[in-house]
Amino acid sequence: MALLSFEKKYRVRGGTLVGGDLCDFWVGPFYVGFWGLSVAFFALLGTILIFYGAAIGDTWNPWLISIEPPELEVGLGFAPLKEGGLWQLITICAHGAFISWALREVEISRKLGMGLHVPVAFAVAILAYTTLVVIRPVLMGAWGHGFPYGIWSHLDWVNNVGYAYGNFHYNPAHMIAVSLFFTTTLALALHGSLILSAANPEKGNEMRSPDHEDTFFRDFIGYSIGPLGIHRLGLLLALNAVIWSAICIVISGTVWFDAWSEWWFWYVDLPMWVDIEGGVNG
Ligand code: 07D
Ligand code: 07D
Ligand code: U10
Repeated sequence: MALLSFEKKYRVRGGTLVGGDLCDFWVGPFYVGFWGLSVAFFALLGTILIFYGAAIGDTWNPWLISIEPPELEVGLGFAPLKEGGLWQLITICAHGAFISWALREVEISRKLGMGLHVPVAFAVAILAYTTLVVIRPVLMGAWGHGFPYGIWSHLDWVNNVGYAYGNFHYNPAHMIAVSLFFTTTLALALHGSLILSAANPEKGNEMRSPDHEDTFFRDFIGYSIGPLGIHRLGLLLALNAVIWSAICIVISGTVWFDAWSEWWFWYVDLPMWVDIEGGVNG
C-alpha cells in the first residue's frame, strides 16, 4: 500500500511506552513499535501452536479444527501439552497478542496527541474474552470451563453452557446485554443514515449542515443528542453491551447455579405477597 500524501506529516517520533526510539518505525503502512513486535511474536507463536494442535488432531477441515481446554479434573493446574496444555499456551499467546495490540493503539494515540478511547474500547473486548477463559474458570476452579478454540466447537460450548442453566434467555444480565447490542445497531443505523442523508446529497444539490441533522431529530422526536453526543452514546452502548455480556456469563456457575427461570421467583417470594389469599404462598 502506497504512503498516502498526508501520512508523512503524521509520522512523528515519540509517544512510545517502551523501547524509546529503538522500535519507533513503520513497515509499509504499519506502525511497528515494541508492542507491534510483541503482537507479531505472540500471534505467530499462537498460530503455530494452533497448527500443531491441528496436525496432531484428526481433521484439517478448518470448521472442525478444535483446541480443547483441559478436562475438569485437571482443575487449575498445568495440563500435558496434548491434554489441554496447548489450549493453556494458546490462551497465554492470545492474551499477549491482544494486550500488545491495545498498547500499540496507545502508542499511536500518543503520537497523534489523541485520546485513549480506542484502546479503552478494545480493552473491554479483551475483558470479555478474559472473563470467558480466565476469570470464570478460576472462580469455578477448573480451566476446563473455558471455551474450546474452534469455529464449530465454540458454538457447541455456547449452546451447552446456555442449556446448562435451563434457558439462557431468562438470564437477566443476558437480556440487558442483548438489548444493548440491538440498541447499538439501531443507533449506528440512525447515525449512518442521518449523516449520509445530509452529507451525501444527489448530484447538483447542496450538502446539508449539522444544524439540519439536529433539526431533523427535533422535528421528529422533539430532541437531538447532537453530533458529539451520538458518538458518546454509541461508545457507551457498545461498551455496556460487552460489559453486561461479561456479567451475564461470570454470574452463571459462580453466584447462580440453577436454571435462570428460577431466578425470577424472587418476585413471587417478595414478603408483600406472603399473606395474600390464593397467592403462591397463601
Ligand atoms: C467482523 C472483525 C473481524 C474478525 C473476525 C473473526 C478468528 C478465529 C481461529 C479456527 C465480529 C476472526 C476469527 C481469528 C479463527 C481458529 C482457531 C468481528 C469482526 C472475522 N469468537 N461466535 C464467530 C471468535 C466467542 C459466537 C465468527 C473469537 C464466545 C456465535 C468467528 C472469539 C461466544 C457466533 C468468531 C470468540 C461466541 C460466533 C464471526 C474470542 C460469545 C456465530 C465473528 C477470541 C461471545 C459466528 C461459526 C465476528 C459464526 C461467530 C470468532 C468468542 C459466540 C469465527 C475470535 C465464546 C454464537 N465467532 N464467540 O464476525 O459464524 O465477530 O460462528 O473470544 O454465529 Mg465467536
Ligand atoms: C468475547 C470477543 C472478544 C474478541 C477479542 C478479539 C482476534 C484477531 C484477526 C481479523 C464479547 C479477538 C481478535 C482473534 C482476529 C483478524 C486479522 C466478545 C468477545 C478480544 N444470545 N450466550 C452472549 C444473544 C442464547 C450464551 C453475548 C442473542 C441462547 C452463553 C451476547 C441471542 C443460549 C453466552 C449474546 C442469544 C445462549 C452467551 C455474546 C438470541 C444458547 C456467553 C457477545 C437472539 C443456547 C456470551 C461474554 C459477547 C457472553 C453470550 C447474545 C441466545 C447462551 C449478549 C442476541 C439462549 C453461554 N449472548 N445465548 O459477549 O456473555 O461478546 O460472553 O437468541 O458466554 Mg447468548
Ligand atoms: C473508523 C472511523 C472513521 C474512519 C475509519 C474507521 C472506525 C470517522 C476516517 C475504520 C473502519 C474501517 C476501515 C471499516 C472496516 C473495519 C471493520 C469492519 C473492522 C474489522 C477489521 C478487519 C476485519 C481488518 C483486520 C485487519 C487487520 C487487523 C490487519 C492485519 C495486519 C497485520 C497482521 C499486521 C499488524 C501489524 C503489526 C503486528 C505491527 C508490526 C508489523 C510488522 C512487524 C509487519 C511485518 C509482519 C511480520 C513480520 C509478521 C507478523 C505476523 C503476525 C501479526 C501474525 C499473523 C499470522 C499469520 C499466520 C499470517 O470511525 O472515521 O475513517 O477508517
